[in-house]
Amino acid sequence: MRRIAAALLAVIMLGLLGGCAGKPAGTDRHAMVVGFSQLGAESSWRIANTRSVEEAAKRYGFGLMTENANQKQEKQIDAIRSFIAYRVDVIVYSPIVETGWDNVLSEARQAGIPVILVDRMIETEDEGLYTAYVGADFYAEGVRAGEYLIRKADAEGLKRVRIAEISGTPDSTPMRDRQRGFLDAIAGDERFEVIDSISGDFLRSKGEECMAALLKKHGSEGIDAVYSHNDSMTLGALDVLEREGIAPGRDIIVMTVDGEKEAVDALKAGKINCVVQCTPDLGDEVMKLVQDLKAGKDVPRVTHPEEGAFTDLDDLSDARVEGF
Ligand code: GYE
Repeated sequence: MRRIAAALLAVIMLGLLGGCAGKPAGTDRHAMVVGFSQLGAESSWRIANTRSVEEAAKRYGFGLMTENANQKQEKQIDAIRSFIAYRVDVIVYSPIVETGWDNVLSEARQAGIPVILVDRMIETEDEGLYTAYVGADFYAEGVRAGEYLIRKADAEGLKRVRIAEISGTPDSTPMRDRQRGFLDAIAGDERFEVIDSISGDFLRSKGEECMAALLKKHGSEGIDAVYSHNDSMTLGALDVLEREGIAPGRDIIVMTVDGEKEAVDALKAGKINCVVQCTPDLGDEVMKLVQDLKAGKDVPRVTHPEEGAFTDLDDLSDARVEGF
């Protein structure tokens, strides 16, 4: 809130001094003002995503008011309300969880401010509460992890694979859909059994705690594979495995999602077996939509970036195998 207050003050001052009220410094008087509510800074992915949105806004010449909610839905709701009060042209936000947005989004609609969801989705009966969604197909990401595991089991002739899942923030889209996609992909194949699933909230420190708890409960002999919903948690889990003298990638199959550099390096070093890609570079696509909305054009309801997976069954010497 303090940053919003400061931004507002700056805008008022600018108006008083220059006679062009209503736009943040550095943008021309006709430029769009976008209010961006980021959900937190829980992972390298998130930090790269914030940068992507900020840099794209600059490239497009839009004023951007960024608020970071530090993982709290109430703070995101407050930020959206302040964007409405400020009468920004477009609200862009990454909903931390799927439910609980109807009231504040109705307020945005009443104020005539379009809302673009970036990265994560919401669950609502009223589809008119947002204009567009730009983000990954998380279900497809989960399927990719499951399909990899099937290939791996085939390649190594594995008869039984006991899987421990370290999941992301409960009620968030990537958590829900990465789980669903993965389960659907391995469903009906009797080699696979998910023996446990615990939430690490997409945080490295919690990934570490989860891995320690899983080892305590099942022992290293009781876990054949770990499926972790993001790289930050995976990297925390790797620390624990190595500390315990277990070789990740060899003693236990490790599958992760995102594709940050540290994870891709761990894949190349044989400590991770599969990195499902999820790009944080969504800023340009979002700002393109903002521009099209400004021009009165129709915008696509859903935009998914193209993504794939890097695995130990593929050629990792390819120069395109790199992280962010
Ligand atoms: O995978 C994770 C981040 O919503 C896609 O959130 C995003 C996820 C990403 O914290 O690292």
